[in-house]
Amino acid sequence: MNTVPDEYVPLDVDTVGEFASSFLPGPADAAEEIGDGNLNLVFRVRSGAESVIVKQALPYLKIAGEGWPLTLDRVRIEAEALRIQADLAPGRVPALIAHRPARAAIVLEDLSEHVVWRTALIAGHRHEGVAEALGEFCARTLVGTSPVTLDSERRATLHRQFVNPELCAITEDLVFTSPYVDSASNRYDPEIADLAAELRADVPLRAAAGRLKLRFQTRAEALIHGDLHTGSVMVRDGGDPRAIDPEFAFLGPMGFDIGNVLANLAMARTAHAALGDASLAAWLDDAAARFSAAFADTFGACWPSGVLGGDRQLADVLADAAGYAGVEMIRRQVGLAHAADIDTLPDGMREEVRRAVIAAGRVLITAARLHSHEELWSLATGETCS
Ligand code: SR1
Ligand code: MG
Repeated sequence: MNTVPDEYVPLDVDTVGEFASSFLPGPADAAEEIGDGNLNLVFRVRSGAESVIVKQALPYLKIAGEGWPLTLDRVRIEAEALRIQADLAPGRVPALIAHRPARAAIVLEDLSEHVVWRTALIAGHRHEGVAEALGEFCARTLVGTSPVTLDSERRATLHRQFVNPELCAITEDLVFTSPYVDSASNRYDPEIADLAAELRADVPLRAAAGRLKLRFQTRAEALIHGDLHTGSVMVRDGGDPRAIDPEFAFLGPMGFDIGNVLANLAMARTAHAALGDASLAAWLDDAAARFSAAFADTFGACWPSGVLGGDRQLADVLADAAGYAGVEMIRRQVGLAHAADIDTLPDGMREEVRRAVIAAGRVLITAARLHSHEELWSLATGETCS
């Protein structure tokens, strides 16, 4: 249910300064809207040399308009997820300065030196240290919110805290369902209409996507970020990655976050290989391997020593990640929300890349259980790992 508090008014560049001034050293002297995301309003507000970010939810989905109502509770979910992630992985998320439920707004540290990782990758910039730090972040937050770490009381609290049905429904629909049916939300280039129709007619593929959806809905393994693509990571020189925008967080399968990161790195890799940048493609191969290795190492280090089954759980996460990577790669070609890495490719190159990414996604979704990062990455990129 979408309850809108009496005090709630959407902010704009004229009103956000007053709202933000108590979090700044003095009166706000400049405000700009900087959000280009699908869901929320995002502003940078300055007072002299200091600045903060204000993120406010609208009672509807920003890209769709008022015809698609959406709960304001997503701001609470984001605030509470940021607190937990900051505790488990210090320095890996933006600092939460304040949460104002009545305004459906949060105030965040301004990562003004940072850029969105996807944007940096598209520009061909290599940020060292990011992939491994992100792998560590995933392991710390996933193991740290899983039943092997939390007692049943704390787990029950977490379950109640992260009931997130409307945002889960978006993922269930846009990631697992719509790309495989004739949905009004799908968007694809006319050149691949034949392939989009093929996806809809591929019964084994649809069944496998359905099984992944059921696992997403039922496997409450840990507090997952829920939307961890390269557009949800900010980076700067020296690395220092920060995972942002955890409004899709809920108790779900660990492999979903891992699959999303790898899928988005694989799409970046395929795009750069098509553009002829073999060196950057090789760097992305290495970055993906470093991400997975850091995840596995940290996962092992965080898993409580007295609890058996850590190796088996890690293997299950990798196997799940393959399928989740596959659905992410397909939905970014034929679904509502695309990946700029591929959308920005020149005409004449884009179609071939989309076909390659969709082919890889299909293989990942229907593959027999995978056992290594190398296997997953070869299928995701269509390349044999050296
Ligand atoms: C309707 S929202 C579309 C997408 O944007 C978010 O970042 C999620 O990836 C969601 O699927
Ligand atoms: Mg997002």
